[in-house]
Amino acid sequence: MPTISRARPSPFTFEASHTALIVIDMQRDFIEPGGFGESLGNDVSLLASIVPTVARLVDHARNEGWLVVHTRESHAPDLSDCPAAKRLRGAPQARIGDMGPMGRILIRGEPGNAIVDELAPVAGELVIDKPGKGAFYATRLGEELAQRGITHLVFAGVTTEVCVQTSMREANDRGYECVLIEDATASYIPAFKTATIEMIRSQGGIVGWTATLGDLQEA
Ligand code: TIU
Repeated sequence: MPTISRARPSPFTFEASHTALIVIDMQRDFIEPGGFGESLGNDVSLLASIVPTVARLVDHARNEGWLVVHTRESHAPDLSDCPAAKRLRGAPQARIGDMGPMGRILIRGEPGNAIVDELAPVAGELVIDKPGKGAFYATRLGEELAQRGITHLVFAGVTTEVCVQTSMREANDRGYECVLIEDATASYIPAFKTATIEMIRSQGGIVGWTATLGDLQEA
């Protein structure tokens, strides 16, 4: 079985047939100007910079025969799955459901809600629409992974401290062995990315492991 010997806090061993890559929310809404991320006041260019690394990670997963899962943070057009607490939070330039340059913000099926072209899912890969920050909340992800006997999850995507960390914590509580690929995740706030990586692998891997794409490719 492959082992990421440089993973921290300790080597991470997994088996391809029981492993899934979970690519969190690599959507135009977060990565391109005019979407949800920018509406919250963020500089989205920090997120765009990881797209080539995530693409190499997705290629690696496809070549190794792992299940590939893509998530999209999204809401129904009638907003029935968007609590007021989420839609009315803060003072964004545009709220979830408002019209923006890429269509309605964070709404399923709108151009801005799509995964960026460079990382488009291919046939046989799972696409999970999620109304929350966590990928397991109000989705079929848990059942899909259980049906396939998946035990190990490799995480990438955006943003590190919001949807990636929430999903990784949900997965950890459900008994999955999880590793976060450090250079395939990004935050609008670089210090939060650094802090998240540190907290995930602290206390003997309280949430899971971390490793770089290079460390994984060595395994
Ligand atoms: N996908 C995800 O992380 N959703 C967010 O809203 N992230 C922010 O950092 N705002």
